[in-house]
Amino acid sequence: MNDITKTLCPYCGVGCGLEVLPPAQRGKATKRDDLGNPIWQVRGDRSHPSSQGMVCVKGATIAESLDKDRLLYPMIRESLDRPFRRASWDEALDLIVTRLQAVQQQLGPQGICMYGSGQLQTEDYYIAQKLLKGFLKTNNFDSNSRLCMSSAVVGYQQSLGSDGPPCCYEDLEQTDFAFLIGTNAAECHPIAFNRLRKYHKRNPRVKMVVVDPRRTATAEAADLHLAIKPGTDIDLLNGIAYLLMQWGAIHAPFIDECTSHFPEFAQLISEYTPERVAQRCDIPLDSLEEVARYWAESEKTISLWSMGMNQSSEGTAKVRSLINLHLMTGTIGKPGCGPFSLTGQPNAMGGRESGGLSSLLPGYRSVKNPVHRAEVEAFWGLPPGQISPQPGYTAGEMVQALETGGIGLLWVVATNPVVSLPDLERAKAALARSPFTIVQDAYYPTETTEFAHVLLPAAQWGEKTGTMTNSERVVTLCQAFRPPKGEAKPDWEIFAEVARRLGFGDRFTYPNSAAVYAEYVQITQGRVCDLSGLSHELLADGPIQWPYGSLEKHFDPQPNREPNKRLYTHFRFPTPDGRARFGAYHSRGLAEPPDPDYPLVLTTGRLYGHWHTQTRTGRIEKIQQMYPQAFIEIHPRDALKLGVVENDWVDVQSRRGKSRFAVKVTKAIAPGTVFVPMHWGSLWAENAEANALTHSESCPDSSQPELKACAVQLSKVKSEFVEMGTVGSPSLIAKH
Ligand SMILES: Nc1nc2c(c(=O)[nH]1)N[C@H]1C(S)=C(S)[C@@H](COP(=O)(O)OP(=O)(O)OC[C@H]3O[C@@H](n4cnc5c(=O)[nH]c(N)nc54)[C@H](O)[C@@H]3O)O[C@H]1N2
Ligand SMILES: Nc1nc2c(c(=O)[nH]1)N[C@H]1C(S)=C(S)[C@@H](COP(=O)(O)OP(=O)(O)OC[C@H]3O[C@@H](n4cnc5c(=O)[nH]c(N)nc54)[C@H](O)[C@@H]3O)O[C@H]1N2
Ligand code: SF4
Ligand SMILES: [Mo]
Repeated sequence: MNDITKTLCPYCGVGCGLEVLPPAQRGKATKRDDLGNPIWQVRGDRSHPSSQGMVCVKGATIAESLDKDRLLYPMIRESLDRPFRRASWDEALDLIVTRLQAVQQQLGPQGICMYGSGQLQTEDYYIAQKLLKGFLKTNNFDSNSRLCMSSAVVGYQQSLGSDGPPCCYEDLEQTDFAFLIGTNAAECHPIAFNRLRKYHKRNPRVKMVVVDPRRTATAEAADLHLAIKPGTDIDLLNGIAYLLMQWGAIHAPFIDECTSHFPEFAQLISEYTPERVAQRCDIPLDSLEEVARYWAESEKTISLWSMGMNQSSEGTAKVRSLINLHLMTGTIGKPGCGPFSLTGQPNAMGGRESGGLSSLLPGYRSVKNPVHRAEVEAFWGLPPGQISPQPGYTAGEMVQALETGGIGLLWVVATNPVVSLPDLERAKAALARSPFTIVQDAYYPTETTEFAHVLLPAAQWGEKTGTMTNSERVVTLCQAFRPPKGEAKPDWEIFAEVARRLGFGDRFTYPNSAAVYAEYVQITQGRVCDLSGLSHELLADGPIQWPYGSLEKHFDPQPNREPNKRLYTHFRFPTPDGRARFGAYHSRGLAEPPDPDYPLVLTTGRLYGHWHTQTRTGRIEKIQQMYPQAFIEIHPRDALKLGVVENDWVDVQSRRGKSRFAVKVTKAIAPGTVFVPMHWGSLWAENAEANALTHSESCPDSSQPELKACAVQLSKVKSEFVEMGTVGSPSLIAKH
């Protein structure tokens, strides 16, 4: 029976394999959503090496969201105060082409800007890079990975010489010690975490430590939870390094032969005495010594991290400080070892590989590097010098450029910035000033469609065939199993059609996405992320991990074979001298520390069931029921001070904005810190936006904003206001 389609879960970067079956199965009643649409059946793919048949609630329910509130055809309006009218593809694309040409004339190439997403497939990403960076001569392509993985990217680049997570999931089942910092993997990377949790349970000698200001589900599973004060990660990491030095628990031959800049680092950490560190991080001295002992005594150490590290005004320094510990102990490039960033989105990895940030070019290349530019120009058949040497706007610079009139055309693809950008009131005001905004999404409405002049309907998961790369560098072919809804088209086809209408026809004519991929993989040849041996045809037989070059001989027909499981197994790094680099950083702490006016630190993050801005999970009944409303976590001590109890409402005020949440009193959060989920935009609750409160201060190296911490004050909402119905209500479905 061949009505099973193999594909990948389109949510998180764990990248679980899925099998999809048609809604109607012989002998069984067809399941339907509440609008009567038949629901495709989804189950885990046991043959997928990353997930081995497992799925979490999001993957299991994905098909229930496919037919609700879809954007079905292009829509246009002259200004934001007018209603949209339906348009043909021809009319919408001609309008875009006319505007692109006008903006090029008036503002030059830098007046054009695209803001994309780690949820695009690699083929989409590649065509967008080719169009913007190659043919439209602007590097203004940034993606929501700026808010997500950019600190990891830059940390890897600076410390190891290239982006690219060096580990694989099997390492989670071969390690002696798992050090999890700034990651709530139990909720956000559940299937990868399950593999670790099971192995940890079976092997009592294996240790697991979680560093997080909250006692998350992840922390519950650990041997030791360090509830550090937000923003003190570098103190902790340097404090561990101090003890390792003191105890002589370092791998001297590795440091001598495979690294550089150790003396500067050794000098810097000499200030991080245990007493000082324990006090700065607000953790017991014993706990600091315990975690340092695990680092000292474990032969195989793996560290996992995500947004608690990256989303920080010192995100790159945090990442590099963590990598330092692996370099000190020689725990990299070996089974069960290494610094392992858990990627957020399903294809943020593919985005990085194909050049999807404003400083990158395809194949882990940099726009600043003249050799890289020349290679890509030659590959795309462009005249030498056509690719700009200037990095384009980052997400934050895009907001600034909108404010100053520097952008004449903004194209938003597969992201919902009117929920996800920091300092939302400022971001909204900037978007409202955009002379011409295209929003290309699968759903309508989203919070961002309110700011669009043109809406383009995108084919989404299951409606287009393309590839995605997960956190462990495994590439999976995501096969279409149903036609696009309405008039929707795959993102890459839309970009290619615009390119053809601009007159770049011969360079943007592809019969299908397999042909796009066949071109793309060639440009990765010889790079760290060498995918040049891959094709849709090969991937149709099963997922394959990179590096997988066309020049190497792939004797073993089995995917996921040993040689490409880990990077740097020969302990040579892609730096000019082949050595990994220590990076010495002092802790600078939070960009906006609490003070008497704003005495609490607000941190923001995710819940197990919801995906980001709810465009899909908000439309799934089971998930809605798991989280009836947005809430704020407060420690009992702070609740007492504020005079609030469970289910009271509080106004949360920062220097930039105000939101309102139901109170959840819990010891899972440290006193002085409060937590709100990021999932409720203005369509899903009246006034529960996390990002109304956050600020846009960013890491100087990665430009990743500090979404994890800002200073706030709380005040109890008097009950008469609540009764008047001014509180948030989770009711988009009711509205539409
Ligand atoms: N269910 C679900 N899963 C998802 C997603 C989703 O929307 N929903 N999104 C995906 C994406 S794109 C991403 S990026 C990942 C994110 O995955 P995670 O990074 O695991 O998720 P977050 O909840 O954003 O943040 C993780 C933790 O950082 C902690 N933290 C805050 N400040 C600090 C600090 O200063 N130091 C340390 N050490 N920790 C701190 C928070 O308390 C929080 O528990 O999840 C992916 N998976
Ligand atoms: N306060 C706070 N803010 C945060 C974070 C945080 O931790 N705290 N995390 C940040 C991080 S790590 C991330 S990754 C971002 C995520 O933030 P966003 O990217 O804004 O969130 P999503 O809801 O995933 O938006 C994806 C959009 O793409 C659409 N879509 C889905 N499939 C397709 C497709 O195939 N094509 C097209 N064209 N559209 C499609 C969906 O309908 C949806 O509107 O949020 C960031 N913002
Ligand atoms: S763990 Fe991530 S990839 Fe796997 S099913 Fe859940 S959301 Fe999808
Ligand atoms: Mo993310």
